[in-house]
Amino acid sequence: MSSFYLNNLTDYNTAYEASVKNTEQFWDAIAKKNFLWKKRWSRVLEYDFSVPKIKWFEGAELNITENCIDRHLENNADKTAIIFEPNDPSSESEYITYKELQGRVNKFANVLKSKGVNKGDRVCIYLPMIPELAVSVLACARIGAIHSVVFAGFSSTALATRINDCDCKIVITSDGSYRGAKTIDLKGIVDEALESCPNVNSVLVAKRIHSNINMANGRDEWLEPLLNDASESCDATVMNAEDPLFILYTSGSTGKPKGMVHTTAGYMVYTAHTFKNIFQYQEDDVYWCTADIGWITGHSYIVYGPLLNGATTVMFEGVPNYPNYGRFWDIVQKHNINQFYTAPTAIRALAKQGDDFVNPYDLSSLKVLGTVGEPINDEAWHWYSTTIGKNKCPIVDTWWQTETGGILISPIPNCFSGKPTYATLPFVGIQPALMDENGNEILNTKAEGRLCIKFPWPSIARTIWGDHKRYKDTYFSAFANCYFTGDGALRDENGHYRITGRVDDVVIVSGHNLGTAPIEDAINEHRNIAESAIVGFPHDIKGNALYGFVTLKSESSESEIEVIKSEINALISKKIGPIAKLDKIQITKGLPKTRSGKIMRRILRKIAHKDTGNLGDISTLLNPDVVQSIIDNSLNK
Ligand code: 7RM
Repeated sequence: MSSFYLNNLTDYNTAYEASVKNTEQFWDAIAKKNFLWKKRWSRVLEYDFSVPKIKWFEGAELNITENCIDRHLENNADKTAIIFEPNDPSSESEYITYKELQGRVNKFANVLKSKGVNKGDRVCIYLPMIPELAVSVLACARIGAIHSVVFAGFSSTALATRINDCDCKIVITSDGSYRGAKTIDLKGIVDEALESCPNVNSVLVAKRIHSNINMANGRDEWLEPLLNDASESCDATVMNAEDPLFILYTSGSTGKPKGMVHTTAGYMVYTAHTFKNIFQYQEDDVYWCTADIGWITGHSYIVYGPLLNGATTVMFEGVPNYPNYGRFWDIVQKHNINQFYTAPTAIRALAKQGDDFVNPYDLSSLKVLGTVGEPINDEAWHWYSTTIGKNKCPIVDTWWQTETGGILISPIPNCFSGKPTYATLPFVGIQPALMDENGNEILNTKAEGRLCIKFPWPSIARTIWGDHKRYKDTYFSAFANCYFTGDGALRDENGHYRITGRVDDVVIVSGHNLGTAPIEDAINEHRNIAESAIVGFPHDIKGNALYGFVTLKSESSESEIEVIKSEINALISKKIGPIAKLDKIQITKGLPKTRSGKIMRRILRKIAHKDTGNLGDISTLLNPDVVQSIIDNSLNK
């Protein structure tokens, strides 16, 4: 564990400089030191962003599961690899050791083989957060099959689109799932999806809620008896460094979802190294990331990153508010969590409930707190730091994307600390740049622009499944020889980055470029505001004006609301300037969100533009009902 640990600012500065000066040599040393290879690479990096073509560790042979599991058995066979915390707090937690994990993964891999799954075949996994999800992901990797995990909150249409796009012939699912006090009929959703997936000929079903489900003859089989009969040993298939490991879909601003393809060796090296350093994971720590494995955060920082480091990683099946809003803190106390990683949306939702749900619990095990997924506003950052971290835990505001595979910009606790709302500095090997409207790099340290990355890192996605042209157009065409992130950022005088949000979140009001995130940030400090989203709408004089959608922490009377509205604009005037005042403020009972908790500003923008005829596909939203109520109460009818 000690090798290549960044322990102080000098470590970071030295490593960063080396990583930029001679990137290949830098990653070569890390890859040599920390992993199990069947064959070494002949070349560290070959790339050309104009094609685009990116290859890391070419010529190397390996299997990532030997690195996640087998190589820990010598010293840590009985160490807990995965703690499964079930939805129902009165059910037993499950502790899966590295040795047991090996047996379960191998059995699962043998079942897949018996179903005719070969190296390179795509396997769709549509499972709730139960151990079978991690096990099936690793089982695919064991035999070189490409896993395509679809978040089990997605609808049958979304599932069918993803199954067909990468032509999966097999689906792994469960009879159902628990979600707080509810159960969800997952198998029913799969059945519906498969009506439009003619190539799927096998469905393996894990038993979770013991519901009475339909099993299609010749197609559907229960997993349990198959696993019971399977052998516990399964040779790891030898993979080339650039063989695909998985596909994960991410929605674009237009068109169908993009199947981002991640490959084996580079992804392994980068997720392992970022996990170890950013979370400062120490032997015997217990780490918990609350994401779902259906998102990239779960792939990289529940499964691969932690297991590559021989860590103990928690998988939580439930939701933050069941049986009540103290559940997260109950789990932190129960398992003595040392590193806790969640999303701003969860932090805001929990902060809104007040500290009474936090105070009964002993959170003294916590050492590092992480956040990911959206810009974290000042208010939420402070609540997290004070109420959860008791002002003694560094916060790692980790900026990255499905496409980047791992964290690119983040504080590193022992090296430099965070600053509210700033993701701070690039990780070693990462070369960010800010671009101006004309496509030129802004060289001043203090600047604001579009965020690009100038040089490849090992875990960058290599293509979009079946559409390399779209990969090129989306990421490598806006700026020459750079990866364009789609995000805007500002850089302070110390070179620290603050991500301001997707660049389409910029509104030009009377000729002033206003990022909506800092305005949201300003008003979220209001004592009665839970969340807000600000978008532009056309205005005769200003060109555009600002429309704020705001949810309150508590019910308020009409007269109170009038006061709040004027306080909102007073706050904005004070923090940003009168130019950023909102023309319209609509109090809503919720904001439309993606399943991973990102506010869907695209929909609010349409509402503000009176363009609600075609809202696009809102079926994958967390809360589609809220959309109609926002439309009904819109101030722009
Ligand atoms: C990991 C993940 C990617 C987009 C990204 C940003 C936003 C993520 C942060 C953030 C500000 C952060 N992958 N984003 N992390 N914005 N600060 N720390 O979320 O593919 O689902 O989303 O999320 O806009 O481009 S993702």
